[in-house]
Amino acid sequence: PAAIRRADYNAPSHFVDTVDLRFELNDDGTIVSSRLQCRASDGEPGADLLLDGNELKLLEISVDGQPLPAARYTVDDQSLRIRDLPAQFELEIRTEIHPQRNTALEGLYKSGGMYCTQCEAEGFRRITYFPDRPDVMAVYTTTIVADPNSYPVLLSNGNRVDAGHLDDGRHWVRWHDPFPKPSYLFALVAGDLACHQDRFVTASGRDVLLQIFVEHHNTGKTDHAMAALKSAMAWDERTHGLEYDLDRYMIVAVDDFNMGAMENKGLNVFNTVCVLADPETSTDRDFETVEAVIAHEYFHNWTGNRVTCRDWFQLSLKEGLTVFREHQFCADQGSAEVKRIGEVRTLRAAQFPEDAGPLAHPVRPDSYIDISNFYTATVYNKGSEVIRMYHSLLGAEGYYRGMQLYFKRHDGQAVTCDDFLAAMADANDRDLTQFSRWYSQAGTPVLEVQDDYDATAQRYTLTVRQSCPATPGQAEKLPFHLPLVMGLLDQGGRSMALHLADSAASDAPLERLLEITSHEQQFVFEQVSERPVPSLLRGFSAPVRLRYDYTDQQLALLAAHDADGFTRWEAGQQLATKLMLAALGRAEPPAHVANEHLLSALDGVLRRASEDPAFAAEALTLPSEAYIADQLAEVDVEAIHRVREACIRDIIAELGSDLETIYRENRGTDQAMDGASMGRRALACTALGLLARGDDVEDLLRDHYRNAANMTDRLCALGLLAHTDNDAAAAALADFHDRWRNDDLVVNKWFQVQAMSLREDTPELIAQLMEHPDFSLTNPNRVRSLIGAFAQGNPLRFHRPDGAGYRLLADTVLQLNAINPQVAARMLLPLTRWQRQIPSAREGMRRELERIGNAHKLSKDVFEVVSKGLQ
Ligand code: B3K
Ligand code: ZN
Repeated sequence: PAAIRRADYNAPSHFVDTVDLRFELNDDGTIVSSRLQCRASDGEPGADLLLDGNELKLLEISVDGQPLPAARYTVDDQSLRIRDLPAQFELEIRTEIHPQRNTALEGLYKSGGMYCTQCEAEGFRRITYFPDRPDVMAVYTTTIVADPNSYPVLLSNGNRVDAGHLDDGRHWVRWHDPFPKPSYLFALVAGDLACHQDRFVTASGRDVLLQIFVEHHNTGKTDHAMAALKSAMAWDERTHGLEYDLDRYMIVAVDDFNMGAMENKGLNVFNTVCVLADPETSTDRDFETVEAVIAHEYFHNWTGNRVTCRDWFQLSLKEGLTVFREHQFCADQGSAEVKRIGEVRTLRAAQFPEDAGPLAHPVRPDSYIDISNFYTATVYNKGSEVIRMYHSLLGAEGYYRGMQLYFKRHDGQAVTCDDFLAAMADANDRDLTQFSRWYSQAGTPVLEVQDDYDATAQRYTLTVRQSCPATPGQAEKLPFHLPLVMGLLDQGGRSMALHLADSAASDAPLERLLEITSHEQQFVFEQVSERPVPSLLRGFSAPVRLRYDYTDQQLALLAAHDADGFTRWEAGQQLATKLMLAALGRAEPPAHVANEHLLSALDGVLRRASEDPAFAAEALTLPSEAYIADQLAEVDVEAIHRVREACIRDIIAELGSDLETIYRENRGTDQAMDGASMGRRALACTALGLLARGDDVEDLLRDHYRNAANMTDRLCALGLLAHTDNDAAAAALADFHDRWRNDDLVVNKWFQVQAMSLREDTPELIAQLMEHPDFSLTNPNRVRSLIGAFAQGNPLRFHRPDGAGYRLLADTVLQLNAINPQVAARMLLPLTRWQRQIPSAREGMRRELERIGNAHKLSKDVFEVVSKGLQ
């Protein structure tokens, strides 16, 4: 398969003004009739029209009411080309499709008993022949015909305009969406669904009907999603002045879905994981996910739908921006500091390794083989960090001025990342040319900071150097423009006034934003009365790796006293990382990893825990094995695991009884879902997680499992028990499955805890679980729970030295390749990260990648990942 290049973009040859669709949903095949009003974009007759089409059977085609002679068109398995067309014409096409055979879950497919669609990015071409590209925007009218008993609810985008019954007993409903949209935002749902209904009145008085549709057995689990939707709507009005624009907003929950959710205009389709929630069966984390994803999809109505992407290289235009809006919203719902810590954890766990691996790509990629492979942490999460940097560099007001100009200029258009940057620059009269490198250069920049204190002159100088490692296709990088937010602490941990040389004497804030633009820059601070401790990259103000040679004491001081919560957390993490890396560097496995500085920092966290339990939980969590691995030139997962466990044992030895106290004080037995209760649960579970690495903890874990009154506590205990091969673990796993065997989302958790088990025989257990009657390769949530959790979340056992983990993954990917290429390609990613593993692991991983690469009939998706992964 050939790569598609951003540089080859061509404007469409034709526009489609309106699309009239009619779906006849039958169990033995669906007939799709479409009528398109088309016009040549240059106004001239004669240009060929190229329509995309995939797995379609063409039944009829006519132009301006006349059947089209075979000589005027050509069909192959990807497209339909029509010749000798007038400047303006009506095109009618009838196709047959088979949703019940569609396991790729793109286009129209069946999930459980219902029909649903997923068209982003290129799914609409599996429904009918169409110029399936986001810069072709049309007004859609959709009629759905189906059996009223099996499919009483028939939905599409926009407003419901008509309905009726046919003589043969079938019923139909017609929908009209007045907003021109690209085909990727089209949606259709048909099924027997329960509806949770509510209303929202917008600031300008539009009365909006809100509906969440679920299968009947899921009723009662949508209150949280509905509340989240209403807060998101109110938040977008309050902060951005953006209102909803249709009379209804519908959400449908489906079991089989490749991603989290989809922002189709007026009709979001959601993975059940991202919409259903109740305390009995969902963890606190699940509640947060639902709130975040509901908000994210809602925010797309403006950032994505009203203003959309010109082409798929611009994906971050809508995704990075919408993730940032989602993050702003979530920060406003609870503790902004704790939310920021979570964002940075995700960025480091998912995006930094991507940027350092063979699939590294810029936020705006230059080429792809399959666009589905580019819904990545780089496009989403690094993309969001890029938007966050505009916000920091321009200030909140400047950022909102830019957003306003962006909507004013581009509402109703399909545009580019450059257009967004231009709106930000023009609204603030700023030159952001250098900032645009964040879109074009891949790789995680490194900031090396050195300092010098001149006691006589009371002058403190920071030298900041930036560099960026080479990535595939990009050997040399130019310097980035980035905000470095910083402060200085005196030896007592107090913030010092920052008299930047050359700035006015009265201008001495406690925090500054330094604009970094060159390879090397110096910042001189005057009137510095003692050697300060620099507090750098507060709030994680740029997505970079920061290097400053902190002493343990300095990190402990920052952890205890910095004015910025993120930096307090980060200092503790860096201290622990530093000690673990030092231990890894020693020839002999060290008896102790933690030292008095780390232990006293953690002791401080425990003593202040009641002030902010959620923060304390974050501060007590050691950097993950994956994060440690990401700091190393050569990764030995077993050594990393040993060192991290040793560090935890040191912590238990010194602080064990305090951890027990914290655990007992914060452990709850209720289902309260307020922020304070969730924070205490997080703290209790984190303390339990540490204690569980010690000896004689079986009773403690068993009791926690038994007394659990909510899924957070229950799952925490189950996960910890499942690391051991004993009766207590087996009993808890059996009990858990018994209780919730009928709840798919809980059964996913049951698979997941076993996939994450530290038991040495986990690869064999997973192979057995794949034979379990509840397991299925056609349901992406199941695959992610078992295979994804194992390969991405259990480095110790995935990299078992005999290569069993790699073989298991490769076997599964080969099976999935024929079932669901998108999911197959995603599952495969951990195998492409072989470059920095120890040689034996490297060989095992490459061998499995090659085995996949040599298989017949590889999908485009898997082919792209394998071939890049082997380079
Ligand atoms: N825009 C969708 C992603 C769909 C991806 C399909 N391969 C979800 C989101 O980001 O909101
Ligand atoms: Zn999105």
